[in-house]
Amino acid sequence: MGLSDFKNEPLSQFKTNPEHQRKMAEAVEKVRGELGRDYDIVIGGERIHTGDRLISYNPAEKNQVVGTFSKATRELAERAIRTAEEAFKTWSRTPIERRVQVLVDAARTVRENKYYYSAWMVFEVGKSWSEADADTAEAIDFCEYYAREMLRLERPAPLAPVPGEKNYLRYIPLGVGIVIPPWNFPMAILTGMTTASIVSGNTVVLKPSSDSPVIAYKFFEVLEQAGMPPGVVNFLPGSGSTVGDYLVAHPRTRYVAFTGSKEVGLHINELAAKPQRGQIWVKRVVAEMGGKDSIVVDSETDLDLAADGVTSAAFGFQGQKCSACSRAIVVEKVYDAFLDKLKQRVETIKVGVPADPGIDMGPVINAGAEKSIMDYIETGKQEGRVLTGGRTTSSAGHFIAPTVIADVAPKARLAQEEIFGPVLAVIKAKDFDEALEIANNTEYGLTGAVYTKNRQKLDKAAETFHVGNLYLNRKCTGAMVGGHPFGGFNMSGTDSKAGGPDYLLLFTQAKTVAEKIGA
Ligand code: TAP
Repeated sequence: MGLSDFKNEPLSQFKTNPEHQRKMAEAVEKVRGELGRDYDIVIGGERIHTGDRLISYNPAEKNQVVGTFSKATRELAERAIRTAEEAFKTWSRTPIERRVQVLVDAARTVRENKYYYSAWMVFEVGKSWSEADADTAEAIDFCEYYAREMLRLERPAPLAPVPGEKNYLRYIPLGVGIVIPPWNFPMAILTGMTTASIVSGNTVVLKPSSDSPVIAYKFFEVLEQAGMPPGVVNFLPGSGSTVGDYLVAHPRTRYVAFTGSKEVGLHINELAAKPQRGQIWVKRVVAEMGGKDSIVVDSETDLDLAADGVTSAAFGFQGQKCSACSRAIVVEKVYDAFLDKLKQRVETIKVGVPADPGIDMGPVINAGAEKSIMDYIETGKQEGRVLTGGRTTSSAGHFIAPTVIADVAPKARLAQEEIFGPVLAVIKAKDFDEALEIANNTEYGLTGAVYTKNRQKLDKAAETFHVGNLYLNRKCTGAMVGGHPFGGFNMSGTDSKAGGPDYLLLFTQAKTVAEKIGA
């Protein structure tokens, strides 16, 4: 099976291309007309309705129901695992070309309807048009990239010859995987973990985030349309703490692919490590977790470029990205000048309802997030100086003004804990070396960036800034599938790299076969 070389899906240009803008506006209206529908659990292709409801609300209009869902019970979780286990018997032996075709067809469906999927994210998680568009493009990229990766893995490098033997190695699937995505890249991350699982020959129980079940269901439908057999992915919305724990602890669960917070990731890792009665393997956990990402601004740099990068990385999607810049570490010599430029930019950010194309920032995801972020802002008022923002902007949804807290100490809570909202701490460093030391002073290690024109400083940063994704003279968000394999160190996860050449190895195991010639 031949596929062309991988290329990233181009992003839409809503500000400059009227055609893109028109298509997105139409999709927003179409989705508005589909809000409030009811969705089922799907196990083995069968739609199952339960009495208990999970309701997904629009964070920009608190009372607007985006969709309602049947909530899974433990009995249904059990059934989903057994169904996935049954489907594994045939799917694991299905020719790789056929599995790859499902991903390629899924990518085509999403590409042909990309504005539709993006519009769902506008309503369900409050993404601006361009943030939603990038999420959809990344989902397409994951399908196309992992399809090609599986074809590559099918032809591993030859082994060293052993005289008198014919020997080879191949990558075989693991078994039933539990896929647990977050809400913040509700399309891309869910698509990435799910498609990596199934193209490798595994079967899946997909437990979507309770904040973004509709977009999860929409992608599940895409897989069905692409010819995925029943039971290969089972769609199981429900609460993380009840149904999630049950799935993770189950003895027939072979692996867990999780993306979310450090707290939940560590909990899953611990639960999965404990063997259950009847369990015959060590479960694998792929956990991508939180971040406390820094941008270092040196004195020898273009401050306008740095201020643009920090603003965009701190406040894109309301700072709710694991890669978001939540600390700007600025060298003393340019500290005040940088703050002036930063303030100017942040104060032009338009906060509003994301269905409106003119806004830059929408709401934060839910009431719990709003409270937690506002609590951090209160802490920030004690730990630093509010340069701008520091308040909610409307009670119709969960809107918080982009907030910059200056003069924060390197070990303050605001400088150490993941806030996951539109709050940036600015820290002063006496020189570049101290700035790098501060950059490495958290328990996380996900993304980071450095702005300097000095070659030696760039080289030093490349060597010593301990993050999974380091960017030099550009912002620390916006990783591209294939070009920037993504994932972090330390408490940011299990050091995996989504969208990179090592990723599918996490979903497979290598088997060696050696046969005596002429026996
Ligand atoms: P979490 O609250 O951790 O939730 C993530 C997922 O885990 C949800 O589907 C959630 O389900 C589920 N869950 C909760 N408790 C569970 C349990 N006991 N057992 C099994 N599953 C459980 O994170 P979030 O708020 O969705 O996402 C934000 C976090 O994700 C941030 O920390 C961010 O940094 C991180 N993140 C990291 C990355 C990478 S690549 N490192 C990328 C994106 C996001 P419910 O919704 O039903 O609770």
